Amino acid sequence: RFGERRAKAERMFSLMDGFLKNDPLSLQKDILNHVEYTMARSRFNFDDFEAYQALAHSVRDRLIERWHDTHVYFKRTKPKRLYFLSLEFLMGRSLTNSVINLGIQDQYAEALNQLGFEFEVLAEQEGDAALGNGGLARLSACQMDSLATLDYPAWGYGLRYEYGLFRQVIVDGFQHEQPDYWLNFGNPWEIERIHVTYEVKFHGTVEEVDMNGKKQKVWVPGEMVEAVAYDNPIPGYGTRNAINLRLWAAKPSNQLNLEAYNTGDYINSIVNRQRAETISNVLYPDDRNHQGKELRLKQQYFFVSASLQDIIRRFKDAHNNFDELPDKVALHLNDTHPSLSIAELMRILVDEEHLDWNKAWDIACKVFSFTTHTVVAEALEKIPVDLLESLLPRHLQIIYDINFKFMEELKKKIGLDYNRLSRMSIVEEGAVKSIRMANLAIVGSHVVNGVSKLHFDTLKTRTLKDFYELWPEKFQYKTNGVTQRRWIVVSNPSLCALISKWLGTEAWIRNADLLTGLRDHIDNTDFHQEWKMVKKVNKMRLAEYIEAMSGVKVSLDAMFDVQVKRIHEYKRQLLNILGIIHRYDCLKNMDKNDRRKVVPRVCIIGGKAAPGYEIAKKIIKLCHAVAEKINNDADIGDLLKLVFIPDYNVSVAELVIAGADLSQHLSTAGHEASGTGTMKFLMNGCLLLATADGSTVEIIEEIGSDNMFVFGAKVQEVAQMREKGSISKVPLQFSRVLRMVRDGYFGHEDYFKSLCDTVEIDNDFYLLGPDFGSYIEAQAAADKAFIEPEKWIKMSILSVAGSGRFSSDRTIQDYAERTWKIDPCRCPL
Ligand code: Z57
Repeated sequence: RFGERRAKAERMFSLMDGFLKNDPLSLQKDILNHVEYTMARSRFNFDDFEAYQALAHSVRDRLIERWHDTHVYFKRTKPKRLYFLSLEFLMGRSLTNSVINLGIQDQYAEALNQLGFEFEVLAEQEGDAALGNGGLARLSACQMDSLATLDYPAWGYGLRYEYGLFRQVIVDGFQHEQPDYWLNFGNPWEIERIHVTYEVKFHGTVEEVDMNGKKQKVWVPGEMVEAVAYDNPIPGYGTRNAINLRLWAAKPSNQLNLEAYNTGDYINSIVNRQRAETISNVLYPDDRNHQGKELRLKQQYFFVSASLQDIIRRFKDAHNNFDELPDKVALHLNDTHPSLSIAELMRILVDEEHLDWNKAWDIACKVFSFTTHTVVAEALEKIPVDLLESLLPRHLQIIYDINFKFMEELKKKIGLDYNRLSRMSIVEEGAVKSIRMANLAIVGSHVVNGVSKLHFDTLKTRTLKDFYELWPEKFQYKTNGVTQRRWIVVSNPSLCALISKWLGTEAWIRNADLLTGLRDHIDNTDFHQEWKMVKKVNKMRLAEYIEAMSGVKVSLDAMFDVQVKRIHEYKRQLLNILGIIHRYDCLKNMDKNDRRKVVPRVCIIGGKAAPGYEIAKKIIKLCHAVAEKINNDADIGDLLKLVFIPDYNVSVAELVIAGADLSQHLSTAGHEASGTGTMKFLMNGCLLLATADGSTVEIIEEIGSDNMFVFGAKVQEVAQMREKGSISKVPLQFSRVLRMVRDGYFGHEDYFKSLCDTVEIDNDFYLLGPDFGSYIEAQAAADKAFIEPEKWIKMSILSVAGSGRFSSDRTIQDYAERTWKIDPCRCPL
């Protein structure tokens, strides 16, 4: 029989053409084949969208080749693997990124030209994969790109939401949310794995049975759903490796429902089955706001259970002793959202694999690591015990057992300090008894990570102080990073070409530290000239987009000043808008001569507000109200424009960031864990106007405060200012512009009242008033620098030159070496 199988394999191999060919002619044939056989369109009659889809399928074929080879290679060499667990991934578009990472962009461009299409035009046909909210989710996507590029044997796991983050539609200046049914026209980037399925259980009871004289807990579930795998290949750049992002979709289970059919209510039982699919239906659109909803908990456990079953199955295929688990598997918890994994792994090891509790716990702690993205303790995730008890009764018991043992151990170390014990307990006894997911994640992991140096200091001295003092060796930080492949090579091709030209190499695309080499040309005027042209090209693209979106014509001579990110009070978009009102007010009161010296500005704001976040929604409306006033004031003309870019997402970011001169990052010091927008702008030669918060502190270290515009209270000052009050620090101009809003200068005064109240003296938690003076000064400094183009260009070059440290490659390598203990595993050519 072995001989037979071998003969069969040989015959199949001889039938294969070898690898797909990438010369333009072969690519054309492949694209046309997909038009005809995949899209079932006539090759003589197809539109841009169909052309995009056929193109995408031909790229997909090439991804699959590498992805197969990579997995065969991993399987054969058995390295320790990393599993990156995250409930959110903001992948954006895949086409351009894929062909660039595969190294066949030029060939595709030529192939399409010969067919009468333009690559860039077809790329615009693709919709974003928006399976996440903001920074945390885009970070996961950047990190997947780095894991693939650096050849790490890693898998990502996530949920395949059918509705991604809502689309933001602006009507009359108000945000409306529309469903993002992104799978409408099929998704060529995923591979449906109908045979990779697992049963996920919910509800039911826990029974105790006798197993060979030992008492054993058995969970008898009341509901089952099936998890189906959808695989998304992630190609590395400059390597053959392509790793996998496996997303789970919920389907009705075929088990357990036999009963229903026997009752005769056939139609209702079918309808009920369909309810299973709701689990992976929709992404929760709240950034940093956990509400203890049953469906959300169900999503979390559905994700955790399917992923762990898959991981344990793969481990058992290759190894037969759980002692080896920590040497072969690293499980990373991206925030607390997947931290039920700790209880689930314990359940599997103890209840199903019959390991002794202590042995299982030892294994679990070695396997898990955890990153927290949160700064303030109040924002940490909690799950009401009632909810957990009904949905996952066995897991609640396990969490209680973990906590009991932890509390016993803690008492031995710190004595009967009940205040501290209760602060550190995984179980919170309060009005609503709940589980503190961060405490569970910390207790069950061997490494706890922060996302910037400043964040780490806050964790150690405030948020997680008790835990840090107990286990200082567990705590680390790895400053976030972003991938230069997406944020320069894909989104800013002109800058990419310019950098490669002046560095004389493309090696920086895999090694961003080489960007420092740009400093060698800092005084070269030819270089400056080309640098200026690149920014101009990108500003033209952005200006066209702005006009198409909002009808506002903007001048390319103006400074493009951008703030794009989720709308949050702590990010202080309101400070920006009040600053714009101040600028407008100054212009109105200026005589004609002075106006001639003013630097014209195009202020651009974009971002989504969580649907239930009223104040954030009012900020969006205020932005529109102010824009309407300013943009229609002929007296002001091109000196000041304000545009709100609707539906900010990854692909809009690619356009906006490349075209920005100045970007704003205004969080009150001590509130942004890291911030990654800064890094994207930095890489695109856009100057930063920012507070010394999150990772900005490290950017200042790297490029120097004289190459950016830093303002505002420092983190040490913030606590004091809140305590002592800081009325004396609030400038008159602040009260003046706030009055303008209150008095209805922009209309809607009743609607804006509660928004104005949030920044009134004594109520101004985020310190807009006290920071206003310093903010206006920083803005003036930016204006001053802008009228000296030479100076501005140098600052811009030095920004890019100093951005190498903020590549996610550096972050990932650090995680691999210090946390996950994994080595590269490079698939041979
Ligand atoms: C999220 O996007 C972030 C933190 C959270 O706790 C949640 Br929930 C969502 C962000 C931080 O606010 C940023 O400062 C940080 O750069 C980003 O996560 C990535 O670490």
